[in-house]
Amino acid sequence: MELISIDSDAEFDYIREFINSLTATSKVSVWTSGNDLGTEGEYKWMSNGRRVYSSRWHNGQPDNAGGVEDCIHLCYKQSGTGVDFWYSFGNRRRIFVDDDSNRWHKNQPNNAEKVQHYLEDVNANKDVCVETPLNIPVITTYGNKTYYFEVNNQVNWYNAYLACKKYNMELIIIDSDAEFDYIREFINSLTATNKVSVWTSGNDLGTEGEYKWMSNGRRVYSSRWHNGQPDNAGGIEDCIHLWYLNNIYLLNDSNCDNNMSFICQSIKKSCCSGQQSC
Ligand SMILES: [Ca+2]
Ligand SMILES: [Ca+2]
Ligand SMILES: [Ca+2]
Ligand SMILES: [Ca+2]
Repeated sequence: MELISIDSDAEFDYIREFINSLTATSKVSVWTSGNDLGTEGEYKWMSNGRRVYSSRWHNGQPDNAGGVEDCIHLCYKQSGTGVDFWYSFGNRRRIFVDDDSNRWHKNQPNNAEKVQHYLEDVNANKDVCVETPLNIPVITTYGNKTYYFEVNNQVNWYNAYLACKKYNMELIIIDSDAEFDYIREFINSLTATNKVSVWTSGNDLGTEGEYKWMSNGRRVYSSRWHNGQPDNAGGIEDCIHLWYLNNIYLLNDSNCDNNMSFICQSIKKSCCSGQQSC
């Protein structure tokens, strides 16, 4: 499944009633997949890469309070009348990070930009059954996977994850050492003159030291780490990348805010063999 994205105010209201019915005596906070981890002030649903459009924010939210709030939750507060209790969106911190709380205001898109963003989102999220994503060159395949390697643009880990989602793909999972070796040769052939670092979906953002593939929730099992890695250097390394060091690409944990190339994967679905819809 996916951490929730809420596509409309109508869906929000439905979810709110549902939560209210389940929390009659204890109003808990509820995470959504919305966040601005990739770019401060640009809220997107992590589960599909689309922008967050909603009129259901609490007054004054999102405010990036203390410069450390990046993740959107449903938050229960007393309304202005003093009798209505209701859930609405707030945003709250994930972890303590250096941040600039003023950037939210600077990054507010104008109306023309909002329309452009909306059209981009619609075009990137057409619900069609395809074996390869829209407008993405097929670079290579291994087993039932197709890979797209973004070698020219370097972005932080969160934006890499979102970019793959937006193309109906997933930031890469490497399921075996054999697949790792295939991917390594693939990267070597494309980076003959420029050995870029490459994000995977592996991370220990959830629990320090427990590495999992973000794209499927499974644990990372690999013998392809650089010596001494992962080391959580400086206490701030949570995202796994392919790192070229000592003439070889192997895995390392690094700061998720670093900008790197990335690989998206799609998995061929057997129901997609014809033109029929899935
Ligand atoms: Ca924020
Ligand atoms: Ca807030
Ligand atoms: Ca870590
Ligand atoms: Ca490291």
